[in-house]
Amino acid sequence: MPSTEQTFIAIKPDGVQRGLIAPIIARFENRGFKLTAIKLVTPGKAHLEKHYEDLKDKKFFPDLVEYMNSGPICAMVWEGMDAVKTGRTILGATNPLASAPGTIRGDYALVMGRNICHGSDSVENAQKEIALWFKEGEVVSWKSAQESWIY
Ligand code: RTP
Repeated sequence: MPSTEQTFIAIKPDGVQRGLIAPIIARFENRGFKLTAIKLVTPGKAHLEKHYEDLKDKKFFPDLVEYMNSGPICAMVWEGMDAVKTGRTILGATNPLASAPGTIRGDYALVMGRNICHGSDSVENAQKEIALWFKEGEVVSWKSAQESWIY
């Protein structure tokens, strides 16, 4: 049985500028996930370089950091069963042209450099990313009244 997990989801600057915060939140809420942290941030280059440090040797790295640094980001933590893998399914493939309709990238994006939303790719990375983006106390533990109707 899949475990209850937390995942880090970030609506990138293009998603915020295009007014997609509410529709993206709705997809996670409607699926049954629980929001445990949310904030709008402009964390700066050094923070973004740390977030994507695994990609620092890629040719596209400077463009990626510039893109992520181009406006506010909506940083969130979502919790629920299999949240990391299912979060990635809700997002779609990295390349929006390869993303299925019904996914966020498949419905709202066309190119990799404007792909709307980030989601953690493993439980270990989710924990690292949550610790990087949120201070202690910013992630709230709460019981949703809906839970007994979801699980
Ligand atoms: P993300 O971390 O943003 O959720 O994306 P991902 O796991 O699906 O893909 P990843 O390989 O981690 O790439 C991070 C972000 O870099 C940009 N990218 N551009 N030009 C390119 O070839 C290229 N490849 C990746 C995308 O914005 C991607 O989401």
